[in-house]
Amino acid sequence: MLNFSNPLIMGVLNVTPDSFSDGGSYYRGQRLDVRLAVQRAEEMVLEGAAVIDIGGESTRPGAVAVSLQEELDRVIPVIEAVQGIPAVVSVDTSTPEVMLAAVSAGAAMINDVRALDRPGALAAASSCIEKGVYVCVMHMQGEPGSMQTAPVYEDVVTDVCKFLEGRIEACTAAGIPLDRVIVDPGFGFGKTLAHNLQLLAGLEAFSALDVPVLVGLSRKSMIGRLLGDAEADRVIPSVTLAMQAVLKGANIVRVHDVAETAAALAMVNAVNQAGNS
Ligand code: PT1
Repeated sequence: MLNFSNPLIMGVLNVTPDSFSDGGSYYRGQRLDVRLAVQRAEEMVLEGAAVIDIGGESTRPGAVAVSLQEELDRVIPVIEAVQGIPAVVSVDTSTPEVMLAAVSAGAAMINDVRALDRPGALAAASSCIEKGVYVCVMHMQGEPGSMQTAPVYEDVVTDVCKFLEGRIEACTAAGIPLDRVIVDPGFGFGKTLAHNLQLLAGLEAFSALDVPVLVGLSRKSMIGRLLGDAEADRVIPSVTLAMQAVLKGANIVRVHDVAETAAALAMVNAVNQAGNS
């Protein structure tokens, strides 16, 4: 279903009233406007997104948990309404009930920032394998509410790699085929600025896991830190970090700014193809 011969773009569609960057975009007052969300999904596909990642729980630093019903009410109507768009629909969730409902509604990827660690999540994901779903397992140290307090690693690249290796094993042991598993080092999830930079500098190491690598760097606070300006525009820095990740082997980049990322990626792809011929 996904062709990994070239890097792919995953477009972010946050259907939360409060996400860090695009929260509330599809709300009219307190109510989610499904049509606005679908419009943005269609626009991202035209701009070059191969995957649309639909999330109803904010996981930015300091975010608070959401109830099951609230998460279902946010993501399921949108997943139903985007059926038929020429992209893989991904659900960004850690909740087993949401995974099952989302896949029934047509989602073809489960993107879990908690790496299927919640009770029942591995079993839920594994029960979706007949439908050929992809599963992305991400590394996080701690929980969004407190993860940035004092993250520690012996060596961040080695530690995160070992964690993901263990989650790949957990997936295959639960019956999820290896060719459906994707890993993500989890930029910004329980990592200092130095940790995030070390992870990106050492990203090639993750290719040894022999499954596709997904990264999400788009508009994250590490950019504001590096610019010494929380208010600075993050689009060009985001695209730059995404291209550095691609040059170090990332197979999917999770981004807000799809058109800008696609333009940059076209340049990188053209040069890579000339080098391969
Ligand atoms: C990600 C990701 C995600 N990021 C995957 N899913 C978020 N697979 C949500 C900050 O430091 O990287 N990979 N789902 C958003 N989370 C964050 C984390 C947003 C940190 C902002 C920050 O600003």
